[in-house]
Amino acid sequence: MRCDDCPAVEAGEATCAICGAVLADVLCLGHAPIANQLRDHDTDPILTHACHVAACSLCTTVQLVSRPSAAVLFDDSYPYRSSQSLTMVRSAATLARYMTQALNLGGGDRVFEIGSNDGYLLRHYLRDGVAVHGFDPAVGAAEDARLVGVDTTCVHFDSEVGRAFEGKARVVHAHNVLAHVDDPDDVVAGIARLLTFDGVAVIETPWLAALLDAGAFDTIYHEHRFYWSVRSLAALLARHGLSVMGIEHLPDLHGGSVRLFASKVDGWSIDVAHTLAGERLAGLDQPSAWARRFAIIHRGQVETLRRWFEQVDPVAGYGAAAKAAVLLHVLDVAGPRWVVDSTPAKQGKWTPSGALVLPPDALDERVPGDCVVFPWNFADEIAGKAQRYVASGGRLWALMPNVRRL
Ligand code: JHZ
Repeated sequence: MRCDDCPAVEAGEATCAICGAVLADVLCLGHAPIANQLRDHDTDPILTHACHVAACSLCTTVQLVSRPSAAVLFDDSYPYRSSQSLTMVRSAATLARYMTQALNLGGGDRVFEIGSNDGYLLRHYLRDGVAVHGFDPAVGAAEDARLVGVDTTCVHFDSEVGRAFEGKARVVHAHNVLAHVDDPDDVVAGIARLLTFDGVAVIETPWLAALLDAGAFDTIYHEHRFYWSVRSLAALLARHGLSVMGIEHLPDLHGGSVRLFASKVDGWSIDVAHTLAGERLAGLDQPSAWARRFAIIHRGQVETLRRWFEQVDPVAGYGAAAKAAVLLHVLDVAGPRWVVDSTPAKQGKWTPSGALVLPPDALDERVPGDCVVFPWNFADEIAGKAQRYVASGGRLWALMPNVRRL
């Protein structure tokens, strides 16, 4: 595949958004659709932009060479709602309880979240009487958050916003944020400003090592500007006086995420050192080595999946996920004509691949056939919800990291 960014990468003229050094080529996914821009009518135009992955030859940060601005991607009509995935909500509830107990949070404390979406995380703190405040640029998601009692400012968070709440946060959550923003340094500077001296930042993000292991090219799209290793993430935090004091691996979230706990107080646990050693062993600090390996895995997966679509020709999809748009674009196959999704903001709209989004009940009302579960990261949860469909003869498939019948 080729895109508008290919010539600059090939000429060594594309530079790192973090440190300005030259970018090394990783993978071109062509001109991909803006994955979460669902259309009101099938005939409305599909917006596309170059989607080219590269790695910095100096700081090793993996990134897209260019993308539409965050303001375009996360606009008023942004339909993604975290609460639609029980796995996410359960993980958030457990974490909120853990943080409340570990830091002995109470009435006088405040917890902030950047990219708080519909309040799926912060609402769990309210039960323990801890005050919360969210920041999210998507108007619809912020409105949903306020409905569950989560005070939310509708804004793209940056260091200036952080200044307005300086030293107020015992905890700052930034989950699936540092992959999404245009200027991660400015956001982390804002997080450092928010934190009290003894406050803790909880950073969650998909882990580059897991993406490479799974060959999950369908998680590469414009919303994800950066693809973090623990090494590049720790370096980013350190630039703003935050050191990593703990790490958790979350294999069930988004195909494999890491959760870092960071604070202004120096501290470096053995678990963090262990993960960094593992990343080095996997060659993550040498982009040229893993980029070649990843390109080979990617080619193999594309061929296998294309054959699967030709043979099975699924009638339906489950989950109007952003990753579905990328998958079908890269495979260059039409995909099913309809998909079910529990998100009200997505229902009745048309995906970039031209599928109509219907509520999940539609699956039981139609003739059973083959249905592809696009968010393979939630395959078990969705298989649990689609039991009637399977019992009536429907076949449910997940395609990543390997094709399997659920
Ligand atoms: P899901 C999003 O990616 C977008 P997507 C974003 N860029 C990001 O970083 C991650 O997630 C965090 C539906 N569903 O989350 C809901 C059901 O209908 O894998 C969603 O539309 N029933 C912010 O969009 C979609 O599937 C269910 O039971 O690729 C899931 O999309 C479940 C579990 C989900 O990611």
